[in-house]
Amino acid sequence: MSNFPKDFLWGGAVAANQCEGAYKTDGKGMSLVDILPDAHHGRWDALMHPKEAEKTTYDFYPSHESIDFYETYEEDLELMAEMNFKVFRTSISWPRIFPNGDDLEPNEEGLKFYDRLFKKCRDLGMELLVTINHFDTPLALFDKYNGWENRKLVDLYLKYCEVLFKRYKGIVKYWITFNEINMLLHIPFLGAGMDVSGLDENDALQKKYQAAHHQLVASAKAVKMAHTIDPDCQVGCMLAAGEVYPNTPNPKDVWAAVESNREGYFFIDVQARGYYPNYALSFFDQNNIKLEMESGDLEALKDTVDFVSFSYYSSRLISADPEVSAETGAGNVFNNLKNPYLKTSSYGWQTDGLGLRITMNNIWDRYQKPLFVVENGMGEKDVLTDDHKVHDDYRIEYLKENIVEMDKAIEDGVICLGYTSWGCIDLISAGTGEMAKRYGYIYVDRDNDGNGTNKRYRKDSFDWYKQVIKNNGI
Ligand code: P53
Repeated sequence: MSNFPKDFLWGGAVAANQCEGAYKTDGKGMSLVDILPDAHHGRWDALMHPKEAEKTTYDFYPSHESIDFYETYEEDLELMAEMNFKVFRTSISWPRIFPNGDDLEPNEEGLKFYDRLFKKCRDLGMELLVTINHFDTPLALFDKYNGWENRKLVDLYLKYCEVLFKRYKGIVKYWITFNEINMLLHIPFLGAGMDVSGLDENDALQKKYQAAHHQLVASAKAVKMAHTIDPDCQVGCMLAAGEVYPNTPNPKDVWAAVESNREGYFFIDVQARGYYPNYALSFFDQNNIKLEMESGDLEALKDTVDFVSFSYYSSRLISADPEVSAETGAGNVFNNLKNPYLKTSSYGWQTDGLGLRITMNNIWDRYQKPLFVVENGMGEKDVLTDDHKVHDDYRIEYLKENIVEMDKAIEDGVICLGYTSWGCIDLISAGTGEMAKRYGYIYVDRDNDGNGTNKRYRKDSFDWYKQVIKNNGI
């Protein structure tokens, strides 16, 4: 027996910029990620100094072709249907719809692609969970406005939203306004299309929270707009989650964990409760951050989300002691310590299934809104055997551990709409730009340099996940 409700939405997740390729096809404009190289050619440096990166010519841009999902989506979706997917999470590429971000009219050819893609999903019996902005703000808006630093982006985003909500009314049931909204504090280029390099810490913080305010207002207004245009759709926020644990019972470590958890919850507190929490106002005061607001902004924030979605890869670990913190950590972005109780993948990410149960319970207790686990998974180097098999027992083990704990969270009383594991088909890694860091049930024969047949193969985890869905989590 499992505790998953009968209508639990099992499926998988991808993002346009990491799988579609076709970076100039049918009138698409350049997106932020289209100027980035892979990890072996300085991706991290490029993410932190995007203005410099834009002036640099790299040998290879992984997003330009990616896995060519733009061409192969039909057969790819058929494989997902074969695994019994009930839902498919993808994103819409903003620069396919508005190539320069501020065009007067949307690009009809770009919309037609999503018409076809969504129709195919629906024909295969899958619901759609669609992220409106997943790291691919039009590059032109970075050039012109330094992205979300500028208030202008709110109106441009809402214009884009209006096109989507009207066109996909009755077709897309679940919308997510911003992928991992808290990522803008860690990778401002991906999260908010802005460059804050060269600024002192305080100025950078000021700009990041101003951008956050713009996204929070845009998100709340999008919720209201979506409900007006299509009363049957649901709109969610999305957090890069993972409970932060204190390194020791030293209250200083515990307090550091409280503050670190709040750094992410800050966004969801606003999106799910409808106002700025006191600890944030105090933080702004202490750091001399002054948000510019328009009259009506605080009122607009009151339109809260219908569900709270999040990515969960692992828990995190923090210490208040600078000497301990200086030790190398696990994971790439959040700079956390390595937890000695957990297994570590070859990419340094750790497995903590119970951490998912803890995270789900905490988010549920905080908001009392339905949850949606929209990313979870293990990025590993897979080996394709001569007979075209991939024996990814490590991935099955990771997913099993997490799904078992998700089941327990539901038993604890958490309401959860569904689970879409990340990168259900191998795609380009956001952090490293590699093909080699694979999450899929479906193997794609393409390497870090873009070589390979681009053929698809079912991994061992494919058959396993198919059974998990068939048996509703047992
Ligand atoms: P990758 C880290 C870096 C960038 C994006 O990450 C991230 C994270 C992890 O929290 O968030 C999500 O590909 C993101 C996806 C991404 C996935 O994590 O670096 O929403 O776009 O691919 C996995 O291994």
